[in-house]
Amino acid sequence: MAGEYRFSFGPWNIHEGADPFGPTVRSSVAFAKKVRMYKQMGFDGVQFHDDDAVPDMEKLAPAQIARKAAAVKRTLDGEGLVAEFVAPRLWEHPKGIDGAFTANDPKCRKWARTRSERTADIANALGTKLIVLWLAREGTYIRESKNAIEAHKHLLDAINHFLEYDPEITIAIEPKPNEPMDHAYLPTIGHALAIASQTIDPKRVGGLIETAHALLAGLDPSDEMAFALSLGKLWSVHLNDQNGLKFDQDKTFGAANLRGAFNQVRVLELGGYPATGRFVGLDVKAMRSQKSDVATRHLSNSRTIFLDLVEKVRTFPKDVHDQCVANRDYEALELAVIEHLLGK
Ligand code: 3MF
Ligand code: MG
Repeated sequence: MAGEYRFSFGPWNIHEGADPFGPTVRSSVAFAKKVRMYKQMGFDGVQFHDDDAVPDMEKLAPAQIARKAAAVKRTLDGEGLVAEFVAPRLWEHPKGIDGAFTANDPKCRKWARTRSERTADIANALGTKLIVLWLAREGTYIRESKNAIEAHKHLLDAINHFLEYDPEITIAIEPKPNEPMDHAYLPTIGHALAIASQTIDPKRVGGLIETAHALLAGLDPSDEMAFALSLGKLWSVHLNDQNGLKFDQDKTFGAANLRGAFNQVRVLELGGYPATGRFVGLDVKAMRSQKSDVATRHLSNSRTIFLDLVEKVRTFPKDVHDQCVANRDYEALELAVIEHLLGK
C-alpha cells in the first residue's frame, strides 16, 4: 500500500525551532544531510523554494543559477529522489516586503517577475514542471493600503508572465487566507481556480491544498480537496493539522482532528489520487520542545498516520455504509465511523 502513494516534504520542514517569541533551539541540518533522510523515512519527493535549491540566487547570473540547480539535481539523482515542485520565495526579500506581484511599487513587481523567471529556470534544472505559488504577502495589513481590484489584475498578469516565460511549466496555487497578512488575496481554492480559469492557459494552472490553510479559512479541507479533484485540479497537498483558528500550526497530520484527517484521506481515495502520480506532501513542523535527534518524527509520524488512515478508509464496511445511507440514518453512520476509528 505504501507504494501506491508517493510522499514528499520540503527541507524547511526540518527546522531549528525558532518562533516569534524565541530564538532557535536546534542547530541547522545541512541540506546534504536532509536529503539523505528522505528515503530512510519513506519519502521520494523533495519540495523546494527556489532559494532552497540555490541559496545565493539573488547574487548570481541566470546561467550560474541554472548550473547550481543542476548540481542539486545530481544530488537528488544520487539519492533516488525527485523534485516535486519549486516555489518562488518572494516574501523574505526586501522588495517583497509589501507583497511582490501585488506591490504598489512597480519596481518591486518587476523584481518579482524576474525572480519568477529564475524560479522556472531552477525548476527546469531540477527536472520538474510544477511551480507552487504560496502568495505569502500578496494581500494587505489594512484594506486602504492597496487597490484590491488592481491587485487581483496584477496577480493574473504575474501568473500569465510565468506561463509565457516557460510554455511547459504548470502552476499550483496554494491558497491561504491570512498570516503573514491580515487578509491574503486568493484565500481559498475557489478563488485560486477562478483566477486560473482567466489565465492565458487555464489547463496549466491548478491548486495545492493545505489542511491548515483551509481550516484557517473556516472551511473543511476534505471538501476543498474534493472541489479541486472534481475539476482535475488537485496537483498537490500539504497535509498537516490545526487546532482551531489561530496561527498556522502545521501540526502532525491527524494530531488535532483524526476524523478530519480520515475524511481527507477518504476523499483522496475516492478521487483516485494515487493514480494521478501526484505526491502527498506533508507541511508539518516539529514542536519547539522536540530534541534534535528526534526532530524528524513529525514527518515520519504524519506519513504513518496517513497510511493507517488509508487502511481505515479501505476497511470501513461498505455494507454498513450503504445501508446507513440508504436508510438516511446518518446517526448510525456517525457511530460506525467513530467505532471504526476507535478500532472497535
Ligand atoms: C505557509 C506555507 C509554506 C508553503 C511553502 C511552499 C512554509 O503557510 O504553507 O510553507 O507551503 O512556502 O509554497
Ligand atoms: Mg504549505
